[in-house]
Amino acid sequence: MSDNNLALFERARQSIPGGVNSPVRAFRAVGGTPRFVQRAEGAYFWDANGTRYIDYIGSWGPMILGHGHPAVLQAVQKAALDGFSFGAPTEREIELAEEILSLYPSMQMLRLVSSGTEATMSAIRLARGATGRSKFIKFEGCYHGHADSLLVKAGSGLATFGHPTSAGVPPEVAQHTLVLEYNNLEQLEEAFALHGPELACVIIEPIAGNMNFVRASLPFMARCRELCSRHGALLVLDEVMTGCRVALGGAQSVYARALPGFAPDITVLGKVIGGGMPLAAFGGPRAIMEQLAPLGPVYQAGTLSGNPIATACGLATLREISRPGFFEALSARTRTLVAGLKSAAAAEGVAFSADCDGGMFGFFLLPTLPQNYPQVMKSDSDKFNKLFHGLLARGVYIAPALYEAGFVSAAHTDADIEATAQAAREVFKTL
Ligand code: KE4
Repeated sequence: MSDNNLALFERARQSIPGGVNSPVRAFRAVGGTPRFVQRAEGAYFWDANGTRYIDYIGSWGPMILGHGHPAVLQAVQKAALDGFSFGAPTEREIELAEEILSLYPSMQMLRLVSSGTEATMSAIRLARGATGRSKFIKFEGCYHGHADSLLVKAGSGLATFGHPTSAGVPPEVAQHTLVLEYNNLEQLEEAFALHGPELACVIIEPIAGNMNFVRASLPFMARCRELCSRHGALLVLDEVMTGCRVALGGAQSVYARALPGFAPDITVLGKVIGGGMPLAAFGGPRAIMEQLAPLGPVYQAGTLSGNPIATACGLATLREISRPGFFEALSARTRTLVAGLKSAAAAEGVAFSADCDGGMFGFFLLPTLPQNYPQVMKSDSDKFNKLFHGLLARGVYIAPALYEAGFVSAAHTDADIEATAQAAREVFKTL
């Protein structure tokens, strides 16, 4: 039988670099042919061969309700009839801003943009403008989008700032970024001791979904907060992935339960708040946010910012996930999935560890949960690739990279979860 995915991939590579519009989609980490999605519905998508998959990517987080939720579809269709884009303010941007602010008490104001990259890039510029400082800290293994200053790897030591991870990023830009090890308190203390007065911010994924699923320890997160406050740097939580995904109020609401009073200075959101349309946001206290144009000196803009169809999609999504019991049910289903994967691995003696919160999960072919990037990268990538393709062949679509997280939607049924565990049991036998 001809493989339509392969034919499309070969055709795509003639007109689009690598045949994809975002590198991770190309399956280069796992090998094989990317599945070209023809359509999606609920917890499933169908590829160009008409093969159905249980979808645990959900557009890398946004599709928390599943694909094609009726209320969201209706809101988008209605909005489309009223106009696609105006370049002028609309009431629905206010409604969405107010809805998000009601969920994130650390934010008094926010600005809507069109991607997570745009949101984190703008948050860094805002932190620099608000503090008058240029340097900032990020952590190895955290991904915050592809803005130049964020495509940086650690320098030779804490005394030296970063080096570009991508061609095209000038060293002069990378030199302002200090890259530390996630969850490394000693490095954090030393970096602030050396550079505290120069630091505009610390940006961190509170649960690092770009290392699959690694939590910032409570002492580490608390110390990030304390040191930022002490040195006049801003704490930026990148919740593009975790926001409205691990909990309605994001990871910061989880940390605030264990660390009373914990709050970031700037929060970055994306994915779920757009419901699958191009929409992201960054926000914080009024005093910081009013530094932004047109009020303040920090410039930031966007033709499609607050796009009327994207705001309709996001607002409808938020209203659905805000319903009583939504996250309790979603969290329970995710826990059932993780328990099923753990028991499948244990039954076959496969080294396996996993964690989850809300509708986000991660697992490692490691005996214990890693705490930082070097530990994550000790995973056996060959084994992971076999697991990935074994599941794919059984109609289960997980992330095509061992450092990516997984996502459960409200549309995933108990039968889907059981089918996934059964597929895992079969594949673990082959590892
Ligand atoms: P976008 O520019 O891709 O909308 O968002 C960038 C971003 C920022 N912050 C976090 C924590 C993120 O996870 C992301 C993007 N996530 C990746 C998945 N790991 C998107 C998938 C892709 O790059 O194609």
